Amino acid sequence: MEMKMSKPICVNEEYKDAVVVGAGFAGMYMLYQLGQLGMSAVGLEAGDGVGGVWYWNRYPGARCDIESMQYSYSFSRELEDEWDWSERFAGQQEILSYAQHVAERFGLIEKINFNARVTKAEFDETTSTWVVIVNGDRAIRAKFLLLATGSLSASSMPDIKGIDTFRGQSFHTGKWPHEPVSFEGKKVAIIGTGSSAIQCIPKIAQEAEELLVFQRTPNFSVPLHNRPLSESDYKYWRSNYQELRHQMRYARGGFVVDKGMPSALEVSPEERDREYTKRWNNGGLGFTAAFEDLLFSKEANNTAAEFLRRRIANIIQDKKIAEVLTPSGYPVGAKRICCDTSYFETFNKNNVRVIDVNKASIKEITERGISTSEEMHEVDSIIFATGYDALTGAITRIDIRGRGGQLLSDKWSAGPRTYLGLLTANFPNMFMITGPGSPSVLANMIMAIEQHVDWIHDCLAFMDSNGMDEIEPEVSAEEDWVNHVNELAQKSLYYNANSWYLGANVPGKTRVFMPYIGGLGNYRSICDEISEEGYRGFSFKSSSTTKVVEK
Ligand code: N01
Repeated sequence: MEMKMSKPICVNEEYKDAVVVGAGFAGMYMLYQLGQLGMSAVGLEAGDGVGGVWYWNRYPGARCDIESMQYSYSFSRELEDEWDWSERFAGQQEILSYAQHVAERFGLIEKINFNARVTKAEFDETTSTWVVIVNGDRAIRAKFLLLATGSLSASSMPDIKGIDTFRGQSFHTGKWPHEPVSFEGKKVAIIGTGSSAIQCIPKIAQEAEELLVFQRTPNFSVPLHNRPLSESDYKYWRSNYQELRHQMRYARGGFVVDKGMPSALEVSPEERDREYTKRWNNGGLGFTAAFEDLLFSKEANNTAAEFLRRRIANIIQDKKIAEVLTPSGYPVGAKRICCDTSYFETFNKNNVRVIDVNKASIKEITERGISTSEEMHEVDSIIFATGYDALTGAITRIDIRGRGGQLLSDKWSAGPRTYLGLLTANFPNMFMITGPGSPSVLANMIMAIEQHVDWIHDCLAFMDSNGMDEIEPEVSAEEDWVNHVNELAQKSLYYNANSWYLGANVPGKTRVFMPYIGGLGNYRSICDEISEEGYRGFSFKSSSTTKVVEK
């Protein structure tokens, strides 16, 4: 279908029907779908290649914890058939190669400008268009602004005195160098023990002379049990793919997992233990699906926590080290559970030491290392595995201004406000892909991305065929959705931990639970109902009421 979009606004500006910010999995699929609509679109990507998080996160051990047959696009049967994943859980390099393959296969590369960071975007009410500024000086005007900026892409550095004075090598896991980094014979410090750290610690410990792990909060982690995919795996997946994809689309987490029992408290301790052991042995995120009440009942959650604590005690030989690494005081899953390959085992090595920063607090980073209240640690390298300004950071770090010049970061100062995580009132035609208020990080991201992009595709087609120039949420619909997202989260245990889901890792960020916990399948049905009911809760403006200046 060829879409009839507005013409260029003035001679000196580039004009496109749509600008897509980010060329990760969301940006690439959005560009593909805009192409299907016959719209002119440009992708703007700060990096010099596609892949998003998989472009930036090149740290040792970086790997997906959703199975590769599930963490892959489902929109093209041919793509599914021609791409062979080598492992059950794919590593960063293989996922990046897949992203590059998709970009080339579907002709997306030529639509993307690389090394193009969007610094500002302002809505021009007189023409119903967005003026997007790239690298501070290039302007592109577009009718639609599509933010495919990623949920975990705005890296967060700790506020530690002297951080810039360190003379050795320093890295953030989310901005890892493209050239190989060797830690051979080096004394290395790593700050943080989240998913990124838990993946790279075992790898770095194999190389470094000494590895010091600075831990603020111990994490629950289950083994990944990665392995090569076999012929029989392929046979199973390929002969059932359509049905399995359907299940993924309607699953709570966007991936197929053995269905859990209703309550951990309704089975005997032996049966519970069997279930946890089965899931522990199977590996990956299926552990938290063992019982449906794990994230809603403290008592039920305690059973899972106790199981995991026993496992840590069994793995780590030194009781004192085990104690430091054992999580307590918050529920399993309230901070995102980690999946590891020999993480706890690594602390049995002589060259690895954990430092509890609650006891030996970090005072300062100096030219030579990290100084705590207990001692000075001279190191060659410091790795900041300190995470992200999640869900909102990549959006609010852009100077985005809607109607009347309103700043998006001002509107969201007390937490993000969106309708369905897709649009926000007063910022017409600005779609967010997996934005705050949608399931996003609580689901298999690729399934969540496809659902959002497909919905946006249908919405743009609807607007075109009805002569609509603008879409934005009604304030009351947005208010109701924000309340609904909060009410659901408050019924869960998610508020019982200081997690990035709540923005608690970023000093000064309002503590509010940002993703939608109702599950991807339910969320999909809600979005479909809303569009079937004529886009309930959205207001549209037609061409007759907006001015477009002809070139
Ligand atoms: O970041 P994090 P991440 N002093 O925020 C600590 C996804 N992901 O990059 O917990 C000392 O989880 C902080 O401590 P605390 C996945 O969704 C997926 O590891 O805030 N420590 C924490 O230990 C994941 O959840 C995969 O007390 C400080 C760590 O730094 C998300 O990305 C792999 C500190 C940050 O952990 C983010 O993971 C990797 C300070 N000042 C990532 N500031 C897979 O698919 C922060 N910390 C497997």
